[in-house]
Amino acid sequence: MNDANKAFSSRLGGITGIFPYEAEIKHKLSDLSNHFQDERLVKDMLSRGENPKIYDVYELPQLATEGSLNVGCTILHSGKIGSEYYFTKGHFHQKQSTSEVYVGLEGEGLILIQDRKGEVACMEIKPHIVVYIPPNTAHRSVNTGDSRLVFLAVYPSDSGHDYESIKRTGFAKIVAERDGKPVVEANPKYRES
Ligand code: PAN
Ligand code: ZN
Repeated sequence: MNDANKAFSSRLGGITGIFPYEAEIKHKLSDLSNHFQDERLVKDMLSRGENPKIYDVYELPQLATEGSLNVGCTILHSGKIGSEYYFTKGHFHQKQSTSEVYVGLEGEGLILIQDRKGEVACMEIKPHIVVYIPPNTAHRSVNTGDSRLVFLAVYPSDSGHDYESIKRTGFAKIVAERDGKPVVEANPKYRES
């Protein structure tokens, strides 16, 4: 495999979105069980043995040291839990000064970017779009299309991921299908911090 101390390149595209890659992290519904609005539906699905794949992340080799960069490709599958589109867990970076860039490769979706006061910016992710995620914001991607959403993420290797802070409050917005279209709505379960 490639060594992050040496130059290398990977090819975009294909099933894994990027190849070769170093690590693969898979997320099924059971990994996101308290994140969707309809917790009862999630419970019922899981008890019936329905545990769909929600997203996979393929990472390039990384050094985890200050000054280096991590590159990851996320494949967010298409689907809904009730009326809510599949999404990533979402996180702040542990190192609050770190920002990130997403590059859309396939499909169509939205990214929710929420600051510490609960203000949410929402923008499209799709091919030919680069999204800048500023420091100290939580970010979650949502697949609003009927095919997979694929995007590349580039961020400082020492960012770290803080999933707990945003899990405590939830995102202030949700993305649900209404009359066949994605709509960004206030999250009735949002808890201000
Ligand atoms: C991305 C995300 C990836 C999966 O690489 O980690 O899309 O989302 P969660 O980490 O919220 O499960 C990124 O933002 N890295 O910092
Ligand atoms: Zn991030």
